[in-house]
Amino acid sequence: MGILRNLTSNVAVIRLTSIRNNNTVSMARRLQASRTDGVDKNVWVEFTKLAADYKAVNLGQGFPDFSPPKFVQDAFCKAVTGGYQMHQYTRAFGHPPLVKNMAKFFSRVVGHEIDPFEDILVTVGAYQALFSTFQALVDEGDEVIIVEPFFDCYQPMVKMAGGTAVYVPLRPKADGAILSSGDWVLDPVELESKITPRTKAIVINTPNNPLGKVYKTEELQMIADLCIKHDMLCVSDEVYEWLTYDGAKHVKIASLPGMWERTITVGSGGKTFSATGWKVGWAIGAGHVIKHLKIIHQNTVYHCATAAQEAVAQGFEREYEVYGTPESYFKQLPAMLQHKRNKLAACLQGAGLQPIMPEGGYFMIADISSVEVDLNGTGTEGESYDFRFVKWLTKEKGLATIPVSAFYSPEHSKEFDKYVRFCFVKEDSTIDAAGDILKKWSEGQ
Ligand code: IK2
Repeated sequence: MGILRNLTSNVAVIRLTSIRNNNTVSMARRLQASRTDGVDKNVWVEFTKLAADYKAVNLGQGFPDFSPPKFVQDAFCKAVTGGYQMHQYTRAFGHPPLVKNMAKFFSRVVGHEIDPFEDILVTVGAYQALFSTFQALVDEGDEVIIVEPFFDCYQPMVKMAGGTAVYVPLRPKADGAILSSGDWVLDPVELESKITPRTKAIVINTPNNPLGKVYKTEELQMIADLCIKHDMLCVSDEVYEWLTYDGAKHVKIASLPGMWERTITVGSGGKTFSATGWKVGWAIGAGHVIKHLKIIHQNTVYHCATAAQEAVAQGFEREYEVYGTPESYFKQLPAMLQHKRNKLAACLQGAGLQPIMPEGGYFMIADISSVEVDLNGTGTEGESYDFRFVKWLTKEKGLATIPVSAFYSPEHSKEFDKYVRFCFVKEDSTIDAAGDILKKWSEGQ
């Protein structure tokens, strides 16, 4: 609207061509800002639509197809029926009950006294915490190291902030069978070789999406040592922090010596309480860092829905009380997901696919290089193998998944285009339905 009004008032430089007929605007100068160049494609937009169009069994996008725990649902209902305040603006940087409960909860986890009003920013999902982080801290010409595979939005967000993404892949270990996400490691020499005087930050994601790697303390210490040595920030995306399996332990890099001051820890109420549609997320870090994120936040969205924040506040209050006990959702959810993970792995193996067993998160990647499929006529010219494979699987077999090369930079995606990602935060019946499809397919039906 705004753009059209400006355009029509300046007829000397602007031609509007048949807006009513084909909705196009032709301008004498460039319409779109250059920060949008090259970041127009989005794997979630494309593959979520494809899954819906073909009514496929959906092991694609990472959201539960079951309800959040009753205590947060009840808290949400209570919030929306509890008076006018819950329908009105709250504090810009986080609803006071939420930041207070989070500070109490996370101070215990990080081992550092967190100030609710200085050290926490509540955002519209982890997405906006990441956006605020990059906008606030990355300047024109800065470099940001991203460990691959990575959640796809990091790269466009760094670019839109004016920075340059520099990539370092986790690679399968050279020796032995690659069975678990723990077999994918960073080469410290390769990592340090990417650091230049322009490097502002490194981005890690543990537990990792899509691989499921849970970084060990030694691996985090190696990254922390480099951050301190080269005076870099660390953006640690920990949205799956409670989801670890087989005894793997999630460690917060912010809790390592010297790292609180230079780490921005990103989290998600959606992933934490199985309510991804609420879009409550956060960034936690030292007040002198978070204050810059607040500037972006106050000038973009201002705050996230009050009632959803209230429900997450109640969720943390309850989890504080039952922390470490069998009643804790942060124990129950991973226990339930470990069972689902094993079920999915058995389905994949039964169909001749080679899954990499995740130590955390709610995704599993599988090697598809041994599967013979005629992909002629599927996908577009020059599209990578896994993208075409996933399209074929969705359209021809009715099973939706996500191509793993979407989590890699253009320079490394070719090396990793023979994997697809399956999501297992799904009802057992959904995983069974996927298993049936895979079984019939492997039997040639
Ligand atoms: N960071 C990571 C690592 C995420 O996985 C996500 C959400 N991913 O869900 C899509 C998928 O991979 O299928 C986010 C951040 C964003 O979290 P939020 O939903 O809180 O904005």
